[in-house]
Order: sequence, then structure tokens, then C-alpha cells
Amino acid sequence: MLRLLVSTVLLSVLLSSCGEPKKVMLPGDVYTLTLEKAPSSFPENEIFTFEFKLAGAAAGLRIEADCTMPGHGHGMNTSPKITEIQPGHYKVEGMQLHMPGEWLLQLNVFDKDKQVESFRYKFNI
Ligand SMILES: [Cu+2]
Repeated sequence: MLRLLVSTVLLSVLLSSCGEPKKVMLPGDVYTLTLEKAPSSFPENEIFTFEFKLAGAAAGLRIEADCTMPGHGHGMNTSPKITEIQPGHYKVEGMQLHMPGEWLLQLNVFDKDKQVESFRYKFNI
């Protein structure tokens, strides 16, 4: 009965006016994820935090976040910590992209123990 919905990520980048940071929207099968900053602006080799929102999400979902370099076969050297700031609004701390190149951001959403969505986004730093 475990149903895994892997979303094909259709990217739309919303350009805000007046030099505000780019937002990235990733439409999934259940939720639409909005990143407050485009991942291409994530820093190289610095520990950083980012936030994202899942439109319509109830409280208490569990999120797993990871970044890997598919071309190199490795991930990060840190383990990020995810906090629910309010329902559908999450903070990811302890990210570190330790080298330049192509990274894959993966955000998995669990409702209790069931994975209900997986977002993937490739970007370069
Ligand atoms: Cu690498």
C-alpha cells in the first residue's frame, strides 16, 4: 500500500521586481513547493540555511532534505536539520555544498511514515 509519488519537476522561475531574490516553484502531484531563493544562489563551501513552503500542507509532515553531486557520486559532508516553522513552512539548516559543479537537491515529504512526494531540482554553483 506504500504509494510513492515521484514528481517530474517542471521548473518555473519567478522573477521578482526590484532585485528581490528569485523564487523557484516546483509543482508536484500533491503539493507545490516554493523555494524562497533559487538554489543556484546557494553559497559554495559555506554552511547555510534556506526555507521553503508547501502550499496547502497540514501540520506535522516530515521532510527529508539532501543534496548530492550525481556526476561525482557523493553527497554533502553535513546532515541538514529540518524544522517546521509553521504548517507548510520549513527551515533547512546545516547545508554545505563543498565544491563547485552540478548538485541535485532532493526534498522528500512524508505523512506519518508514508512518502507522499519527492521533489528534485538540479542546479549549478
Ligand atoms: Cu563533487
